[in-house]
Amino acid sequence: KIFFKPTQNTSTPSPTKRHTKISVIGTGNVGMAIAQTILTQDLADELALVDAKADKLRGEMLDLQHAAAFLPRTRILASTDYSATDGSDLCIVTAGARQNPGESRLNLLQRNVEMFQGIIPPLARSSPDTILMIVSNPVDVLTYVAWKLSGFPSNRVIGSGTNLDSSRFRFLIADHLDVNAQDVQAYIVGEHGDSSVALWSSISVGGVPVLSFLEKQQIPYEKEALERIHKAVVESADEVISLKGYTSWAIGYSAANLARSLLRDQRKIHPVSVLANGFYGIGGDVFLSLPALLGRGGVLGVTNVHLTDEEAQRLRNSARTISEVQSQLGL
Ligand code: 6V0
Repeated sequence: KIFFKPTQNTSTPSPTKRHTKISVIGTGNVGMAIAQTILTQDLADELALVDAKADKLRGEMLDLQHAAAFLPRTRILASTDYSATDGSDLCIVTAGARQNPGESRLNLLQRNVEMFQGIIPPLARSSPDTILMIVSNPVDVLTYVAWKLSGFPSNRVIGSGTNLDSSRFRFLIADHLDVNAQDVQAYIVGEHGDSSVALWSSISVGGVPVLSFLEKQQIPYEKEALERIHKAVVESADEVISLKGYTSWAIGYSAANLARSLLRDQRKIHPVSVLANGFYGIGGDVFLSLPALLGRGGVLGVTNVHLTDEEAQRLRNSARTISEVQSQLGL
């Protein structure tokens, strides 16, 4: 016997906490960064990993399982078969061809659409009530593809979108002003990529709206510095890829941050890719990032943030570009 019998009857009360299961599809650099952040942040009771490469998948599963003594308790399983994902609360899809240095995200599309035809339908069958989070690029179009292939209501399909771009933006503004990035509120919306839109009028630091503050103090508006920061955000993925071959840690934290807001019903606002039809004059079934209220039901709402005419126009241009690409997919 391993345990001595308790002296009193200590029957275990039924657990009050809900069992939470997250599945990660694609165990490359991005999928594994997400998986390990989910484990260290204690976001799931069960974590299922799926990949097409059986050996690599088993190796990754064992490597994570061997860290059990240092982590909150989570059951980790892995399979090339989607039945491993049965009953997931959240499925995060990162499977995809990797973006090559300098390659536009849209170029990746055709390869990834075919891959999604083999991934999304079995995933949706295994977990009909799950929330789907798409990370694979080009993320906005693939979120639309996943929505179509799953048949899920749009509130349960999101793309990680510009949650990551906004974090890069907040870091660079914080660095410029020498403050903590968590005290900087700033959004990048629209396409995750070249046509993303920085909402300058929404930037605030510790509750101070930065642009109107500068104007009131008659401090010259640092338009050039701000434009440089947005350009750096747009170029940052390519820079990291050209230096280390891929991006992983920031997207790992970004996706885990979204997982927490969704599964713990945090009702936090994140810029993520959502069905944008009808917002800001956008027509058609297009997914792009808008500040969205996230909770256990998925997307609970989209904030009616003030956009300047120029910002709204750029957003509609982004939507039109994505829509044109989608129309060639025949879905
Ligand atoms: P990677 O390291 O090549 O991993 C991709 C994984 O997908 C590999 O392990 C493959 O075996 C697996 N895979 C391929 N086909 C299938 C399939 N049919 N079923 C299951 N698994 C499959 O790439 P990496 O992890 O670096 O990137 C993955 C995707 O994330 C790419 O599309 C990136 O462009 C995208 N990113 C998206 C970001 C975002 O902010 N949305 C950020 C970074 C990367």
